[in-house]
Amino acid sequence: MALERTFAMLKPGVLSRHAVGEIICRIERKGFNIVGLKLMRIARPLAEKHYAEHKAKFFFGELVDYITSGPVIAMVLEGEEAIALLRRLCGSTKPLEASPGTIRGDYAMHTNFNIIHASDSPESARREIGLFFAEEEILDWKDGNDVWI
Ligand code: 3AN
Repeated sequence: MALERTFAMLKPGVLSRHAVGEIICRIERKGFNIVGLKLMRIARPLAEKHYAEHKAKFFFGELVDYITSGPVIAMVLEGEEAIALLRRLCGSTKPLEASPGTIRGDYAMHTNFNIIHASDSPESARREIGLFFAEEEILDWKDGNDVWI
């Protein structure tokens, strides 16, 4: 299994609902190592770059409006198969299809406000980490749990 890093973002609604701790708790409990974390307000050009692949979609404007409407929590998470595992933990894009027990399944009602972003491939993870984090903002550390497994 490959050790991977992935990018996650808690969207503005999570902060409005005071649910940051609950969501990060789920991510930590699953076993991810947090190697980068910051509270930030995304400027429009960065949001448009992040969601560039959706530029032509009907929801692009609303998506950028929402993601820039308040602060977000940006994170770099590390773990074995981290990219696919985090996607499973988040659940499907549409809350109606997200299984109960997943983050979107438990916290989201609307696709536009589906509360969390997670990279969908190694290429996206690399690109998105580079967009939101400088090299020195990511810490290389180990949790030491290998000896127990
Ligand atoms: P995911 O975030 O699960 O990778 P994408 O990449 O297809 O999903 O979409 C990016 C974001 O765009 C979603 N998180 C969601 O906020 C928004 N979005 C996707 N599809 C729709 C849709 N049909 N209507 C409104 N917003 C959408």
